[in-house]
Amino acid sequence: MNPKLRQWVDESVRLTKPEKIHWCDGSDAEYRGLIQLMLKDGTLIELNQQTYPGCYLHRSNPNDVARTEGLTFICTKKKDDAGPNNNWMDPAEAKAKLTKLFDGSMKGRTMYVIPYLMGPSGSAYSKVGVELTDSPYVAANMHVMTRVGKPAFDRLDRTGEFVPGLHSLADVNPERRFIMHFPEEKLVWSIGSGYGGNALLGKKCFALRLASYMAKEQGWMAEHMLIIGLTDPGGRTTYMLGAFPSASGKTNLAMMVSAFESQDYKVSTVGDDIAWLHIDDEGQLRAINPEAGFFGVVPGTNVQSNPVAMEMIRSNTIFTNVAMTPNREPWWEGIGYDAPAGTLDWQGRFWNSEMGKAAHPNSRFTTPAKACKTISPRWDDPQGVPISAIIFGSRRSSVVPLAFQSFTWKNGVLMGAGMGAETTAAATGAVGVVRRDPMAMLPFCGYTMADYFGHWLAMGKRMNKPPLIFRVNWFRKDNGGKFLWPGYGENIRVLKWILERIDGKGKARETPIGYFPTPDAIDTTGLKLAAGAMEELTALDKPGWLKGADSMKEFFDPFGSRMPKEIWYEHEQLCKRLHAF
Ligand code: GTP
Ligand code: SPV
Ligand code: MN
Repeated sequence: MNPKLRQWVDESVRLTKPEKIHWCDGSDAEYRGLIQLMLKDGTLIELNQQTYPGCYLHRSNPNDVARTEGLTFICTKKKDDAGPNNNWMDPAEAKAKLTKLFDGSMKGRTMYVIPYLMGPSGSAYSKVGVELTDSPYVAANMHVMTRVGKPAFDRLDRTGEFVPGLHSLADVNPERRFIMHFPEEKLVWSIGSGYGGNALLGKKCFALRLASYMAKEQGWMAEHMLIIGLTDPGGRTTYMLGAFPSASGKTNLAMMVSAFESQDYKVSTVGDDIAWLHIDDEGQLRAINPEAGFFGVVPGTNVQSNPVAMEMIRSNTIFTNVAMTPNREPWWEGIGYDAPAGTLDWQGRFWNSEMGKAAHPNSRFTTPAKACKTISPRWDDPQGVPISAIIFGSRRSSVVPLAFQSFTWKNGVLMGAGMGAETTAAATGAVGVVRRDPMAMLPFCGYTMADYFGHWLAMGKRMNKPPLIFRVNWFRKDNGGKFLWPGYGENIRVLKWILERIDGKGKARETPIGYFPTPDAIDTTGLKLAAGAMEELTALDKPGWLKGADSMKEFFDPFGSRMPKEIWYEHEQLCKRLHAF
């Protein structure tokens, strides 16, 4: 037993005072035991085992249904190191505050000690975490989302290193809810929430917030990105990354089934949420998926939009906060059929349409990656996959065209850094408000974004041939509020254009903000688009981008002198080109 681990567990036990301690081994028997326990105490509800074998429903506390950005803190010694993009608290103050809350918080409960590996077994890029939690729901989800037990111990034995994360539900009260990160000592303390990114500490807390900090120190990157392979009709596979904010299309793009009937393009899934990126000896950027499962948005999933996910979540899936039909099947808005009479909403109440949504807009599925039909044969390749393109995307009902390409890596870094995005139900707070969400990392960057942008610029210089950078927007709307672009499987048409650009083909015209596809560059055969839709989707909205450039400046200004000069230079050039247009 690693002495540091033993000592930390002992300390945490003395503080939280659990009744029992359970060391997790990651076995199937252990998972089944957790499920049985939760069925007994009501934490889980059994769904119809004939039609949904191995599927269960969890209803979270109604006050605890999404990440809480306002209660998430980066606790560095110096406030400036956390930056204006983070809430900050002094580490000593944060520890004192939470020590009081953790004191006795596990009384009468079992503490699960969960050793887990983030990344493929045997990969030099993988890292160990250990989570202590009093939530069997968290323990079961960690089983699906990470590699629990032996793969973690094997690695721990070799390196002696792990990232500790202490988690307790305590009394699940937003007044006493805190997600605290101590990047300088690589530690997470999370209390008062059992939900997703707040509680599954391997995910956003370790694999993004702490990992982004470690990556900056060690010369790699931890990003909120999907990883896909795109195989062309000739059988050649090109790998791409996609950074989209929460609930903005990563899972859907990652397992998309091409809607191209005439052409044989195929997407394979390497990851749907997080990518760890390293530059290899040849100067090539490579990506691994640190996770082992998907914690995906349920609403909107149906046989048309995402047939792969539909099939995948038919078995061995934990649903959180969906509705349930009288036949004990899960139901959600956008499933493709009406809710039968007698359906219970996500809070277990008899539902009718006057009550609002039956499934919570941030209801989720937890399901193992290997159950995904489009999973890439290289999804757990220890070396990772070589990356040829990075795609930034977000929800923008106006201004941002369907797709365009940055001029250079540096110009692409500004494109990512200045990305505007409409907020979603994945975090508490208003939905549909445009904010700057650089690289889709605003809620997840564990240090000041001034340095983060600098790190992107520095990484680009170290690459032999940096990936091309693109921006996409599946969410443009017409004046009547209808989506201009059909999205989902039809997005393959845009990926095809991206592939053509990588190959030095692909029609484009130069604009002040980058290379836009000409209206005929994207293959629309067989699509029923509104008249003029393609022209609108590929037009430059000059006043909109001038306003966008102002919003970028407003976001960048508070970073002061720490902001890289190259970002300001790129911004200045952008403004000049726009004014001259
Ligand atoms: P996180 O797991 O929160 O990081 O989200 P994500 O980026 O993986 O988002 P996801 O793919 O789960 O999509 C979220 C929502 O966007 C779902 O309700 C989808 O139905 C919807 N969506 C995804 N792709 C498209 C698209 O191409 N067009 C439209 N209109 N909606 C989409
Ligand atoms: C997100 O919000 O970006 C998610 C879900 O992927 S959570 O794990 O809750 O962060
Ligand atoms: Mn996410």
